[in-house]
Amino acid sequence: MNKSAFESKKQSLLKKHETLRTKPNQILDNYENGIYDRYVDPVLTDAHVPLDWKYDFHFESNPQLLQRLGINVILNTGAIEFNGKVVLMPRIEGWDRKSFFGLAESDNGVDNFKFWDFPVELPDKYPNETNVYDMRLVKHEDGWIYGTFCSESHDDSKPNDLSAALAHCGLVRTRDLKKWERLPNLKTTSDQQRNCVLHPEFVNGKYAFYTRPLADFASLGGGEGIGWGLCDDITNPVIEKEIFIDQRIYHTIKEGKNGQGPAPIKTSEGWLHLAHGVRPTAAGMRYVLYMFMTSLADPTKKIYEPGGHIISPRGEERVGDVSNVVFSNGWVKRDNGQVLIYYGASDTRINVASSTVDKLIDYVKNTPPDALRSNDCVKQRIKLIKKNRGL
Ligand code: M1P
Repeated sequence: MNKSAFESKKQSLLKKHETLRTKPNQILDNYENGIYDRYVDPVLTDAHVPLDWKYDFHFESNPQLLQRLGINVILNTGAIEFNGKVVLMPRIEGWDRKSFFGLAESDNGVDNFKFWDFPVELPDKYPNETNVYDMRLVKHEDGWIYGTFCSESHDDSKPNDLSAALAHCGLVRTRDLKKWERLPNLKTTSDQQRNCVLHPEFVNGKYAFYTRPLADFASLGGGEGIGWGLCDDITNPVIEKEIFIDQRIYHTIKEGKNGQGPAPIKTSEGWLHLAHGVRPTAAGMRYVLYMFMTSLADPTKKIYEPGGHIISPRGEERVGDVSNVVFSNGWVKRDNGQVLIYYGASDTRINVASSTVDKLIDYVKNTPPDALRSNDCVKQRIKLIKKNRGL
């Protein structure tokens, strides 16, 4: 390629990227459940990542215009409303399998996301930390924005097993999403902690965390469910006692394992929770999203628990690096009551669903709980049909 061909190829790549980035997103019209809308396009894919994060755009050092640092996938995103914009903090995975975080903002939260100039450089506190992912952003009543994420390292107690890993809860805080202070990793009684989330308010004057202790890094069935624990000092975060607030149940969508999604949303009726449930299938693990509500007076007490999933992978969402997965660690409640739910689809792209606080309260309060047995489930359905037919 000569210099002029290089320049015109570069301009064409940039133009295509901008066309993709600014493409309006539409509500999917062949999907209807009354609870939320799905959208036609993912909000972020590997192709949305700025081109100067991938290419060396200098003719002298890259005359064939090759990508130097490719992006494999972009998935599970933290989300927050900041200065009137929706800001996402996704997990971005390079061709080298390592994940890192970036920030992208949009006015409406469904399209036109624009990445901030550089990926996030977290303070490097743990030399063995090999991978970081699944950021949960929460504006705490103490005035800071906190981020909890998975800090993963090799389990050196098993030197011959290169897949043996330890997951801990990393903790950062910021006031402007630009300058990040790294706090010590959360200490609990479990060696494996993923899906830890900070509750937005103090409880009994303490910081409260949702946790997910697990016996093994990636196994099914080795933990009880979504945990909860209090911590006195966020700058030296230790949880001495965990209780379980939402446990696994046989033959449900959370039979294998489950985990808290983003921080819960406070509503007039209670804390609205989004979580993921995993069950084993012949094709591997299936991840879906479900909701429940806890009491404002006692956030450890579940008050509503609709049966089944609210979002499952559909269409092209079903296929990706880890197929049959939807995973959420970010949602945003807007001033007009809209709730934007961001979910990673099959560990490959980020989609959005849009609902409202009122609809989600109605959903959690009035969807029947899982009846747990086929016989009782069919009774639930017959009751509904009879009501509809005036019988
Ligand atoms: O691959 C599916 C998900 O697996 C993990 O989730 P969990 O801790 O519940 O098993 C995470 O690695 C997550 O990022 C990933 O989407």
